[in-house]
Amino acid sequence: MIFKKIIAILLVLLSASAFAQENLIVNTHNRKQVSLNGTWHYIIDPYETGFYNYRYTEKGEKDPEAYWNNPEPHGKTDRKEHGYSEDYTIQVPGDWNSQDDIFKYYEGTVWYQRDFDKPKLEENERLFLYFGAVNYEAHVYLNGKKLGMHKGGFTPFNFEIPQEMLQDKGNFLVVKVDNKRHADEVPTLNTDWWNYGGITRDVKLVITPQNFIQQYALHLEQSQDIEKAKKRKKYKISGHFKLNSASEEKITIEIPEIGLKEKVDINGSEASFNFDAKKLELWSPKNPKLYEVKFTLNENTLTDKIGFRKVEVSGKDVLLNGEKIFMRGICIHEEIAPEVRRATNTADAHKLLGWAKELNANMVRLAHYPHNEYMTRAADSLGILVWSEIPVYWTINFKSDAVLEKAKKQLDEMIIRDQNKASVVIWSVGNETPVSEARTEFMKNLVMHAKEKDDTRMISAALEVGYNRGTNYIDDPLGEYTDIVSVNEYLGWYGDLPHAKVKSKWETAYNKPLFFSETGAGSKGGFHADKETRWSEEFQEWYFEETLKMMENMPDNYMGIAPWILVDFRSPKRNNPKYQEGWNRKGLIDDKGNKKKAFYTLKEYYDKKEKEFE
Ligand code: GCB
Repeated sequence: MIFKKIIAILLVLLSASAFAQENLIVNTHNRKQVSLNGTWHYIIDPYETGFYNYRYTEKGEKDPEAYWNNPEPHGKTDRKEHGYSEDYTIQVPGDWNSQDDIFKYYEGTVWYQRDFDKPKLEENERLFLYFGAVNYEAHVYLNGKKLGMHKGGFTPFNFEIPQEMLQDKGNFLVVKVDNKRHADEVPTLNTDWWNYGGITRDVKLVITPQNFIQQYALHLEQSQDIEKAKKRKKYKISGHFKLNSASEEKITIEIPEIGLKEKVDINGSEASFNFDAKKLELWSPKNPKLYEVKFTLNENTLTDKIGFRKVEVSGKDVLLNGEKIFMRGICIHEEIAPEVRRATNTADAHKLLGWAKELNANMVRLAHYPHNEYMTRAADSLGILVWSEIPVYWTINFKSDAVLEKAKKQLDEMIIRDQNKASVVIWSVGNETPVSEARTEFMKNLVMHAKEKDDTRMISAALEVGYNRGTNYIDDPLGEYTDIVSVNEYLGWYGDLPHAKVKSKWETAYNKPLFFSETGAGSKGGFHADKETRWSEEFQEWYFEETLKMMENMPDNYMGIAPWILVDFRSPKRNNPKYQEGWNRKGLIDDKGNKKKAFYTLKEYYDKKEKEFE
């Protein structure tokens, strides 16, 4: 048994994708690059004919019928049973479901193909192929050779392109994208959201110097007493670098606006640092101050915009820069409802966060997976606190070590990509996972892993709770390990009617801040009736009124709420033919972009809460 377990772990570790996060290049936004977004060709391949031969084993690299190859037919006698054509094109980034009716409910393999010319490279420059995300499994081939594979639908990855693989013109790039759901993946088979498939985020060639800063973290030193630091106007900054390879040089860190310039020694290919900074303005929702930061290695400079803040749990409170905060949150799926597609760009991010701002929210829960980087960049600049989560959702196979490794890999990729975003204050390791010994061990493992990787944020998860009219006692054993106790609450929607809430009391077994990571009720935008009629806007409004009354009786560790959800979203689980039609209707904004009545109920509460905490 143990032997079998060890083999299973080794297999996972040895797979090409297991180490992907080690090589992940961060802040591609500010690096030399060539976009490969745009029009690609596709082949739909539900039987994976391009990948497996007729005995169902993986095709050989040179097999002319493998879809990563595309030999020209020699003449009219030649038989060729695949090909890429101008008649079959698809846009990248984007999900496939929204691009053509034939994709609407499709789950399976689609081959993506495009050509690109070799970009102009200076001497010693290197080339990497970077994907913002592909849902779920990607096999990447260039000029008939496999570059690598990656699993995980919401996190970035990259592969180096060796120069000898490149030709000057017409490099043939193919990606096999497969979004089939599987029991032993993360997420698993069952989710309450649409399984949008495709190359859903940006694709680019990233051009780097020979040796370069691959990953870094730069933040306020978590252990400093922030009140003292504020008084003295002297802050400790710390962090680390990971270079692509070992170097004897130093790295220079500059923050020109405050005249800071520090040199950091490198140890092998890593460096850690710690220094003082004066005159810093701290980042907060009220003052989302970002500083331009420059990192220079071997005369190559990489810039970023970074905010400095300290978030911490102090007893029952959450402190931001030493001050108690209340999180006026809202949950968001990465979806643009009116167009029924995944959100993919800055405009989309600003549209969603703009609505959150109109609600007077200061926080968003990006459910239930890491959203694209435009979202966290926008949150940084708009001053919106972020809860970012991995899709460890509901009934993951908690008994499997291989699944735990997959979850950890996604956690790493999420943290590495966004660890310099001041807005991100919570890493969530999962949502509503059913209590069992195996589950708590699995989830504890993720919490500890996140803490080890990043001590500058709170770690949480939406815990389990049974709701009833009496006292809801939150004692999910996972709460012992998370920094804050977060629960999803639907009393009055699932079971009972909203008025039942008023009498309902809440207590936590843990002396930690209490956060409501969801609460909500469905309504069809534009459908009006008396408040007791389900699916009416009035019912949803009533639900919010009662919920917010209940919140007033919360114990004093109540520190925030993020109702479910900003906008209606697609879900194949929602099949009421009159009111849902494949949509989860708990949005405060409907699928056409119209605000429902409950939007204003919540806004009023947030206006009040804002004043209370001023
Ligand atoms: C939940 C889940 C969320 C669902 C929501 C609902 O508790 O976390 O993913 O969409 O409830 O609408 O039931």
